[in-house]
Amino acid sequence: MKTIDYIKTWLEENLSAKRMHHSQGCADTAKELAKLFNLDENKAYLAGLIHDCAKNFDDAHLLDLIKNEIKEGFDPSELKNPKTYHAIVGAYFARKEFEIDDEEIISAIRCHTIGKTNMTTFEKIIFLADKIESNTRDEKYTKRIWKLIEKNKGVIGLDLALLKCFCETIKKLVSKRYYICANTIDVYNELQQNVGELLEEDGI
Ligand code: DGI
Ligand code: FE
Ligand code: FE
Repeated sequence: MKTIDYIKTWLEENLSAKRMHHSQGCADTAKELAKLFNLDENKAYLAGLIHDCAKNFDDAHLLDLIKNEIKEGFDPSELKNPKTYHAIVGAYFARKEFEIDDEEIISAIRCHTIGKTNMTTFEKIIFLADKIESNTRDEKYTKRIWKLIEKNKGVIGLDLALLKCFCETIKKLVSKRYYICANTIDVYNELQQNVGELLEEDGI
């Protein structure tokens, strides 16, 4: 793996200041969540730091890389909204640019935008850290999600937080009449079946 200094310099050169601030916030929150769930804090920090490494490349370039270099490991429905491209390319860059071979880090980056059914606890905390980091995300929203994690100890808290995030994202996508990829609906349904009733009882 490349050194953390190399990675930070690469990110500073390839991300906007705002995106860098978000990435730093995500790294810090991922570390905090990893501590709470007894997972590797350094690994979580690294995944959080690099999760959006492909975010500031233009859509045409990302699509070109996906179609001509990456070629596999995605569903065609995932390519219907350019906002999802950076997660596919981010996982690819993590391996290629940063020489990361930890599959859990790669897969957490890969699924940080649209999620995945059957996510590991590590993948869940990276997904959530991205949505609730305090540097750039809306405070009112992040507080509500944190509350779900803290009030419901263990994986149930994470699943409730994820369900809340998916509800919000889906609502936002529908309100803009955007396409929702099949995977996002599958993840929503999985969480709805697992903890849907609990979220309703919570009144949130
Ligand atoms: O990259 P970030 O802005 O930090 O966050 P992100 O990677 O979670 O989100 C990028 C955007 O992608 C977010 O506004 C929602 C949008 N998006 C587009 N299509 C889909 C989608 N999100 C999900 N979950 N599913 C989709 O099909
Ligand atoms: Fe992202
Ligand atoms: Fe992000």
